[in-house]
Amino acid sequence: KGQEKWPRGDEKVWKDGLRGVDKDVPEITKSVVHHVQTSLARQAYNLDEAGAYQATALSVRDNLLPTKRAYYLSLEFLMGRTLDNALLNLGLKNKYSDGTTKLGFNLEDLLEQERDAALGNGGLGRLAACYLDSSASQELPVWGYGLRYQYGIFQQLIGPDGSQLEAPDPWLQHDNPWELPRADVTYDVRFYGHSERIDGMKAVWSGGQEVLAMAYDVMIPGYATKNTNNLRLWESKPKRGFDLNSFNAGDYERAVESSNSAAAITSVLYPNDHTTFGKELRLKQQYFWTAASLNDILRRFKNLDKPISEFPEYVSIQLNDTHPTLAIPELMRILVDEEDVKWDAAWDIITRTFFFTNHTVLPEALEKWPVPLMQHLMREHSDFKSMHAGNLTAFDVVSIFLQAVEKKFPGDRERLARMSLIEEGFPQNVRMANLACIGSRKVNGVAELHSELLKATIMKDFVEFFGISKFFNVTNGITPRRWLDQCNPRLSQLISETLQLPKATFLKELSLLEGLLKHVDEPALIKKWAAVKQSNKERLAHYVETTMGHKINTQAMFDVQIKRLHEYKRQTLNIMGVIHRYLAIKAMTAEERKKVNPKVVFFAGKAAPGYYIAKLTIRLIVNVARIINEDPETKDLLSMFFLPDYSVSLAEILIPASDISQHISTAGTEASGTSNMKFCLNGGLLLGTVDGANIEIAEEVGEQNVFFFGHLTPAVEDLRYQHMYHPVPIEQKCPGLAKVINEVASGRFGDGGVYEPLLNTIRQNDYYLLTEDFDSYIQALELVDKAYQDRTGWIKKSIRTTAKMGKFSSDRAIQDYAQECWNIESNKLP
Ligand code: CGF
Repeated sequence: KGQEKWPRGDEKVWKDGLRGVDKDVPEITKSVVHHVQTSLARQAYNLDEAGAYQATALSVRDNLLPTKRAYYLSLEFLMGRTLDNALLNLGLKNKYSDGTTKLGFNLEDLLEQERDAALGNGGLGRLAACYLDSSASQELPVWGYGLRYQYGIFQQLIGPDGSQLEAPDPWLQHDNPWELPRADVTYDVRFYGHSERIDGMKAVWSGGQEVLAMAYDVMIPGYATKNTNNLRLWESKPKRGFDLNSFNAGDYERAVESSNSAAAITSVLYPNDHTTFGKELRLKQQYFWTAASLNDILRRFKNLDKPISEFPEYVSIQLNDTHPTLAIPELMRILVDEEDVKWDAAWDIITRTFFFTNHTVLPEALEKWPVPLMQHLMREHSDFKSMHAGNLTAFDVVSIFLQAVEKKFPGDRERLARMSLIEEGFPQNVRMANLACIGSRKVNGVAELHSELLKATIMKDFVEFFGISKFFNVTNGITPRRWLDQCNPRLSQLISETLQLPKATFLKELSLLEGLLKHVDEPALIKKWAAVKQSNKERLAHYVETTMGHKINTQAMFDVQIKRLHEYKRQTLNIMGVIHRYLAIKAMTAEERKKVNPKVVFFAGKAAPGYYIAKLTIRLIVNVARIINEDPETKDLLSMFFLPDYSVSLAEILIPASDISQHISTAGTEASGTSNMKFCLNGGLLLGTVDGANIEIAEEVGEQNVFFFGHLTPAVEDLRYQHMYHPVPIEQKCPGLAKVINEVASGRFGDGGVYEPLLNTIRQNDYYLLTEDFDSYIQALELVDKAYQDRTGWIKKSIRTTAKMGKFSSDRAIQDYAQECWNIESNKLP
C-alpha cells in the first residue's frame, strides 16, 4: 500500500493469490499467501524472510496435519468479561498486577472497567462459552460461529413501582480489544429474489437483497496451554452501501435504506430464551449466520484439496439448539447446486456432518417457522414447485423422508403427520427440531432425565424410526477456570493448599477435588473453608451496599435464586415461601423469634420484555422486599433483595457467596440447569426439585447433602390433568399458599389488584403445580434451617459437595462430544 514497486516476487501472482483468483496461481502459492494473510495477519509489502518461512511452514503443515475440526454453531455466546479470564488462562495475572501497579493502576480496578460481552440470554449461551474454554484448554480444534450483535441482552433497570424497565446494551460503544475485525473474510448472503431452473439445469438464485457478512474473530485462550481457539462472529454490512443517486436526488431515506436494513440483521440479540417465533428478522439472522459460516467452513475445507465426499472426515458441525438448523438445507443447496453433488450423495454428506443438541422439551420452545415466510426469504430452499419438474431441491427431503417412514410403518397416517417436517395448518409451519433430527447423525439432550424425556416424548417416533443409537446424553458442564478459580480465588487457593497440588492440576482434572474428602473432618480446613465463605459473603454485601445502599447482615444465611424469570423456574414459589416466612415471624413471640435462623434472600434475573407474568413476578419481589426490609420487627431475621441487571459478572459475585441456592422448577421442565453446578462447585448447597442436572448432582454428592422436595416427573402429567378436569379450590388444596396469596391480594405489599393476573395463574389451572409442591417446599426450607444451625455439619456438607463436582466440568462434556460425535483429537502444540 502506498509503495511504488511491489517488494518481492511477481506482483500479479501476489494479487491473484490475495483475491483468491484460481486460474493461473498454483495451489501452493495460494496456500502460502493465504497463511500470510490469515495466520500471520501480514501483508506482502512487509513480509520478511522469517514471515515467509512461517507461512510456508504453515502451508506445509496443512498437508501434514489435515486434522478434523468441529464447529460449534450457536446463536448465543454469553462470554462475560475477558481480561481476567485471559490473564488467568495465560498464567500472567501476577505479572500484570505488578506491571500495572508500577504504572499507578490497580489491576482489579482495571478489570472492573470491562463491559460484559452479553451476547446471550442465559444457560444456552453461557454453556457455549464454557465449551469454547474447554475446547481451547484441551487443545481440541473446535471453532465457534455466532453473530456479532451491536446490542447484547438489554440492561435491566427497576422502575419506581418495582417493574422491570429495559435499556439497550451498547456494549461496542468503546473499542473492543478482544476482537479482530477481518475485513478480508467476507461473504455475500442473498435474501428474497427468485430462483430459476432452466432446462433441468442447476438453479440460479438472483435478485432480492444481497448483504455482506464480515468476520470478527475473538480469541479463546486455553488454560495453561499456548493453544488459542477462535470464535468467529459475523456482522452484516450493506453490499452496495449508500445509494448516491437517491442521495443526489434529495431522497436521503431511500439512500440509506439498504444500508440500514443490512445492518439491522445483526443489530440486536432477541431477548427471549424460549420463544421467538414468526419474526422475520430472527429468521434472517439465522439464515445469514448459517450461510456465512458454511461458506467459511467450505473454503477452509477446500484448502485441504480433498474430494467433497470426504467433507465429513474433516468437518463436524454441532447445532446448538434448532437455531442453526437452516445450515442443513443450505449445505444441501451448496452441494447440489454449486458443487454438482448428486442429491443422495449430498444427503449422505449432510447426515454424517451435523449433530444436534436439544435444550428443552417445553412445547412452546420448539421452533417452528411459517412456510410462506421461509419461501419468501429463501427462494431456493423452499422451491416446492420444482419437485414436480423432476428436479430435487433441498426441501424435497420432506417427501423423501416421509416416503421412507411410510415404507417402515405402512398406513400409519398419524405417525406421518407427527414426523413430517411440515405441521399442517394455516399457515403451514416447518418444524425445526424434526429437520435437525433427520439431518443429523446424532441427537443429544443435556442431562440424563432430559435425554430420557426427549426419547420418550418429542423424539419418540424418531427413535422408533432411526433406532436408539442415534440418541444419547451429554450432561452439561461448566468451566472450573471461570467458575471456581476466577470467581472464587480464595477457595481455589485453599483447595490447592489442602490437596497440595498446583491449581492448574485440579482445574484441568476436576475429579481431583475428591481428594478433599480425606480432609473433611479436619478442624483447620473447616475453619478456613468457613472463612472463605464469609469473605465472599462480605464481598457480596459490599456490592449491595455500594450499588443499592443497603447494609446486610453477613452472619445470616444467604439464600440465592438467580436465573431467567420464567414460570416453570418458579421464582413465584420462592417469593411465596418468603412471604410465608415473613408472616410466620410476624406471628411469633419475642422468645420464639430468638430461635429463628436469620436469612437474606437474593434474587436476580431478567424477564423477556414481552413476558407479562414474569415481569409481574419481578414487581412482586421488589415490592415485598421494600416492605420486609423496612419492618423493624423482622428485618434482622429476614431480608430480601432483587439485584438488577443480572449478568455473568454479577453471577461471579453471587455464586461464591451463597450458602444455599434454589433450583425449583416443576419436575421435568428444566432440561439441565448449569448454575446449580456453579453453586455446588463453590460449596453452596442445593435446594431443588428432582429435575434436570439436580438429579445427577445428588447422585454425585449424596442425597444427604442436598435438599430435595416436590413431586416427581411421572406424576406431573396426571396432576395437570386433575387440575384441568377436577379442580379443587386453593383453600382446600393448599391452605398455606392460599393464605399467602390472600395477603398479596389484600394489598399488604402494595396494590393487590396489580398482581391478580399472576395470582390467577396459581388459583386457576396452576400449570406449574405450585399448590402441589408448596407444602413440601416449606418443609424443605425448614430442614435447611435446621441443618444450618449446625455450622460445622453444614461446612462439612459444603466441602463434600465441592469435592464431588468433577463430573460437571465442561472438559468432561466437551470430551463426550469429541468422542461420541465429532471424532476429533487434541491437537497438541509443540
Ligand atoms: O439451556 C436452557 C436455558 N434456558 O438456556 N434452554 N434452552 N433453551 C435450559 O432451559 C437449561 O435447562 C439448560 O441448562 C440450558 C443449557 O443447556
